[in-house]
Amino acid sequence: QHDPHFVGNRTVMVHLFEWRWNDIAEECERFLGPYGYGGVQVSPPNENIILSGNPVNRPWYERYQPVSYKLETRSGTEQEFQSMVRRCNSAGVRIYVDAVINHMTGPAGRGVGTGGSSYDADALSFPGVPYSSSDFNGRNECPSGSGDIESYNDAIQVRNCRLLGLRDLNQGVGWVRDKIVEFFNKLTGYGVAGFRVDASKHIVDASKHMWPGDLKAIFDRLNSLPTDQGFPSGARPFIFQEVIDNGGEAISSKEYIGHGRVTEFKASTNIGDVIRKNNGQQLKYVRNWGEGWGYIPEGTAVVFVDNHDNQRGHGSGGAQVLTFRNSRMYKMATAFFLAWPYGVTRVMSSYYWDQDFQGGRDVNDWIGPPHDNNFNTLPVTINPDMTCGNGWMCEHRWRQIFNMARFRNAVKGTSVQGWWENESNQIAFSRGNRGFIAINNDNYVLDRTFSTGLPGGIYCDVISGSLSGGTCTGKFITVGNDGNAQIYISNTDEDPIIAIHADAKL
Ligand code: ARE
Ligand code: CA
Repeated sequence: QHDPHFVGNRTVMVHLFEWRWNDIAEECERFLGPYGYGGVQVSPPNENIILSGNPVNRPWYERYQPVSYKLETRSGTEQEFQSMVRRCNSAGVRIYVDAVINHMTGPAGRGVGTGGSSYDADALSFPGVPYSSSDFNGRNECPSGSGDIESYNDAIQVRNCRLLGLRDLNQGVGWVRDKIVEFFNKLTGYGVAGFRVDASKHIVDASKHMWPGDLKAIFDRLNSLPTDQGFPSGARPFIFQEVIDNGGEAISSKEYIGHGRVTEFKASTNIGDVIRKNNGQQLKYVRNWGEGWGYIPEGTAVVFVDNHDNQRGHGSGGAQVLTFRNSRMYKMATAFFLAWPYGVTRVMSSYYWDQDFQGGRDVNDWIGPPHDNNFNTLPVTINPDMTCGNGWMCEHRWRQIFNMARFRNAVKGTSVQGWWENESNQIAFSRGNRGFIAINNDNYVLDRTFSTGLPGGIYCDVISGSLSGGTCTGKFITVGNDGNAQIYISNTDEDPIIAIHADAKL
């Protein structure tokens, strides 16, 4: 369950955080399909709590507090969801669901969710599923005094106590497993290709049991993907698990890589430090990026420059994390991730919010997606220059980023060759005979002849422009018949990167 089932040579997924299903369907057809993206991680599609208050009103994170598995949220209805999956698959783009199965709501009393189901969080009653108190971890399972996770050094607490007070499901109970399997199988029946499993390290109970754990027991029972939506016969759902492992805790991501991929969070914080040159970091050190940096094995990782949590100070990672707000450095980091063969790469696609730092913390970190006065999520509008309006950042539509996704497709299956570094922050390398990239993060010019490994000819630099109508809209790079090219990158360029590949050759 490590294969994302990308169509053809596609290699990159995008997280369309908080987008509406109808907008995602449109985006698959008008942009993601034609521009070579392979898949979309969508926000949790199941019914969630409605958090209204002052000032925290309809925060994004209410979607991480399930009320039932009914497909009814601010992103749209079940019918809209189903139609999105079909349209995206037809466009060659896979859909991955963010699955919140560790818990239900926080300590919220009684209420009604986005799909009209009632709940009583104090009584542990969620009739929309239904779940009742015997489906949750309690005093017998959770050893902490408060019932919440008090120490990440205690594996049993992490798995059997409440994360942030969220009502903790017991995945060892047959009924809970049945309901989760039913939820997952319904989604794959619609053509969903896989799942991001939220808070995975809070689920597997490997310490208490000798068998591989509750998660595997659930994943093993999932149906294969439907052949009528273009999946090969017998294809298993793709699984990638959110496990934050920065070392030094009781639970390691290695425990999870057997039954699916795992998010390698260290890559996110490390690339932020490298590009910002924090703590003596230099770009040349990425020469052995991946396992050489202590990461999980190449075929088991999902990597990203930022995610929906750490771009706003939640989860793991601090001020070093690069986001759309640091656009120049962000594009450098993304270009490197997409050029380097480590893991399945995920591009973040955000919405804008005003930050307000008080005492070092953004007190606006809760702000939900762009919305109207009734808190209906606004549609994604498209500007003439291909960027997005209505507050949607659409990093995946930045030329430097979508062109590097195409670079990754073009060099798929090749290895890093011809590594070059100066003494600090300039690097260059080839991907077989298919692509070449150079990055200058020093404060002086890079001007040098490189052996690119590519066949002779004229290539379009896909950072400063694109191949369009038989010509380059940006820089032209000439590769001689000996494979050599003269590369000049000023340190003051808007994007101090040059990237060429076989699919953007005149
Ligand atoms: C909200 C409020 C809380 C309140 C709670 C219940 O903010 O104050 O107690 O509701 O009422 C998201 C938000 C949370 C939000 C939650 C539910 O980020 O703020 O809580 O939704 O609405 C740990 C987990 C990791 C988790 C991060 C955030 O291990 O799985 O914390 N990430 C996922 C999602 C989040 C989501 C949840 C899980 C919950 O990506 O978006 O929360 O579904 C060390 C440890 C990590 C730990 C990290 C931070 O690095 O190694 O394991 O991550 O610290 O604590
Ligand atoms: Ca748990």
